[in-house]
Amino acid sequence: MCLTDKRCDNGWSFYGGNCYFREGRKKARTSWEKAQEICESEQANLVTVNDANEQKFLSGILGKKGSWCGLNNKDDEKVFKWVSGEESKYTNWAPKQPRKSKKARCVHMQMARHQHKWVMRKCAKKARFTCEKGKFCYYTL
Ligand SMILES: [Ca+2]
Repeated sequence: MCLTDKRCDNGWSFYGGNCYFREGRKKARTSWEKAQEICESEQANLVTVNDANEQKFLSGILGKKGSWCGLNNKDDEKVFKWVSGEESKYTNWAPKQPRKSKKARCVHMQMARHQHKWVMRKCAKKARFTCEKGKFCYYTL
């Protein structure tokens, strides 16, 4: 689904031609994989943070809480990929990140008290998450 106007589904927020769903409920915290499955069921992907302005928008909808984003190095520790397939080079790493770890292969945007800066986390860890869909159409890699 490609969006052509500013209409997002109920519960989704519009920004820059895309629609975003932030799963903020504590009970709905889930693994990175499961979060991506939930996004896909909405024809979306875990969010791709393309630039500082989008990060700022996301920080706004996240409020105090953190969230999974679509970045990961699950296939190859040296190669970070966005699950949406986008080739975005923007990053917002916390100090000393991304840390080298065989186990922590998924990227989490931390809570507001850490400026939503990104850290590597075990993909199985449960977290809130944010889905994005829009001008970059959903497709399976
Ligand atoms: Ca994006």
